[in-house]
Amino acid sequence: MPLPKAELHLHAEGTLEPELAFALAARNGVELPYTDTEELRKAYAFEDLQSFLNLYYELMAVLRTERDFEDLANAYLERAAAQGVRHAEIFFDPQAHIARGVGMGTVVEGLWGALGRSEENHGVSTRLIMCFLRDESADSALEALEAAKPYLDRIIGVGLDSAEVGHPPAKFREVYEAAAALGLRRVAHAGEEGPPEYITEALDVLGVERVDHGLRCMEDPALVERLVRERVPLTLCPLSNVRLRAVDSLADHPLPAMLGAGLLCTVNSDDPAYFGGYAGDNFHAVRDALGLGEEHMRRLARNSFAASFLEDDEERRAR
Ligand code: ES4
Ligand code: ZN
Repeated sequence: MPLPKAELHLHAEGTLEPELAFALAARNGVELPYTDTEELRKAYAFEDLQSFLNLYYELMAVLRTERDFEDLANAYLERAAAQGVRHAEIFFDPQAHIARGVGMGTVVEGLWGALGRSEENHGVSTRLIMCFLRDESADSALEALEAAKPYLDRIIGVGLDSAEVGHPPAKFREVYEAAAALGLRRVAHAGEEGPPEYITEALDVLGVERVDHGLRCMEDPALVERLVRERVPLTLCPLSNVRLRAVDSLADHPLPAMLGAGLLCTVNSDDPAYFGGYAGDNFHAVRDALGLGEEHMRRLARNSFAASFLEDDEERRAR
């Protein structure tokens, strides 16, 4: 039996496996610039975040209908459940779809087709978090939030993702204030490729309750101390960090030092179809590469529920 865990950093679009990408391309009459899944997989040698994002946005072209998003989410939930995931807080990127003529309703209703039945079908509770693309304008983020208003009963919070460097959190102050006024929870990617100052800014300017990645906090001891003191959860993604070269190798990952410092670390898969593994694979990879024992693995699993947006009674049931 895999360790029961919650997954808190997972991009729905990043669960698109090559086989499903080709199946959806055929169903929708979309031409992909790859002959087959083998050739596509060869494109998965990334140099940094941007080189990954280029492919990630390119393959989204196959996602067109509600049914596509439902199939995508069901495929993820099935794989996640098999690896012990009992609860998943799932990001999606509405602006990337709206820009291609695929509306907010298609995306949310489609994902909901799977998420709304996930507890009965997969034994996985779910939440949806809409992310703003930080390399798009602040006005575009405000428009996305406006487009989400009819669907807020299905969206628990907002996040911030895409190309980090050069797009500091403060650019999105206004849209995060508006999201808070709507009662939405707030998270943001910070300190993946960007500097520790972006983590501080996400906390102070955007009011985030959880930091996605947060890896580079380790360069600033005062920031580490603050994150420990305020019990700010970090959603780490070890296999992602290796593939996007945020760390040289898994053996060099700062997770043990971060746990040692008392940080509330969680382990997640980010974009599992692209980075070589789902949540359980990430747990196994850090255990094997970093020599983490049973005690540490149980702590990571416990942290994942503690850092989730589940209510206390829901959390006890999921654990
Ligand atoms: C992402 Cl790994 C990562 N970082 C930032 N934005 C993203 N969107 C999807 N995956
Ligand atoms: Zn991410």
